[in-house]
Amino acid sequence: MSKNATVVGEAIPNLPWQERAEGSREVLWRYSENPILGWNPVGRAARIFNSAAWPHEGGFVGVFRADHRNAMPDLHFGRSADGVQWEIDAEVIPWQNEAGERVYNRNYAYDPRLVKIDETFYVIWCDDFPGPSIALGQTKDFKTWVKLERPLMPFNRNGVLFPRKIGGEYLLLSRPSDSGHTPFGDILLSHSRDLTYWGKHRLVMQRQPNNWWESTKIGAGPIPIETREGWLLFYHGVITNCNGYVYSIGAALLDLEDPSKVLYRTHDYLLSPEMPYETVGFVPNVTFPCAALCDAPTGRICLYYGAADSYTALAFCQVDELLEHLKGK
Ligand code: BMA
Repeated sequence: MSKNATVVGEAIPNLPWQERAEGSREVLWRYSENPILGWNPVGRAARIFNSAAWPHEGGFVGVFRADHRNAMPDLHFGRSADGVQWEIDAEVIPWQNEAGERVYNRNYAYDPRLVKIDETFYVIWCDDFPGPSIALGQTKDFKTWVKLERPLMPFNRNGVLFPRKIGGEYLLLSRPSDSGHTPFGDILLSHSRDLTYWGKHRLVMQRQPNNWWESTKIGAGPIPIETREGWLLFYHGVITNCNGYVYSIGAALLDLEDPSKVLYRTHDYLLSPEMPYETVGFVPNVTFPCAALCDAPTGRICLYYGAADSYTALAFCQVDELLEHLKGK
């Protein structure tokens, strides 16, 4: 019998973790050794951020957004024994199409999410269709990477798959956008029986004009975590101030059977740019979550987030505490 019965998922005994610092009142607290990835980490990569991780064979695998030294982003694969120290391939992920031919991302690929559904790993990211749109690919062995049909029409960003089918259907969150730095955006949900044809589009969550940290746009972050009370979704919220956009992190709980229903969402952000690695960088004042891993027996959550479009950082929380916080208790 596990100590914590809230999360439906596997044990990740070596999940990165650090207790909340004494005196801190944060529900989501930063890793004291942040950032875990800094400038010029490998090959042509100038900055690695907004990246995704998943547990695999006692360690971790990751798909990383690397902005190269020409400022164009692409995806790299990496492995880690402890989820903190990463060995990242210097070469980009070599996608092929379903006929086995090598294909290339047109121009750019960024903000990947990574999820294992049944025995297959799926990567979902943003690439150029033309214009930002959601791309989907799969791999079973991290050697053969197959790009699948594109789920949705452009322009769209922040594609996030649920980690299992619900009612026999795959579920995908997305954030319809424009082709630029989109000054609007809400989170939508789409359904598919085969990962090719998507429909039954539903509105899930909207930006909040009167809650300024999330008043310009919001977007789904990591793959949702299944709890007995609902799907726990971290998301980013954006305010526009005199100097531009500021990206903060919030969370919501979505209905288990129908995740287009929001049960609770944070009123105040959980984390917002404060630290030097969040407020100073290629794009100052960005905290952008792309992965959240949970050790089910303890309810410990490790959040991977991009900081200032320059660094990869970690933050931690405890699932029961976060659910209580969401409920306003
Ligand atoms: C968004 C995305 C993110 C990025 C953010 C801030 O539109 O491109 O990858 O972190 O802008 O630059």
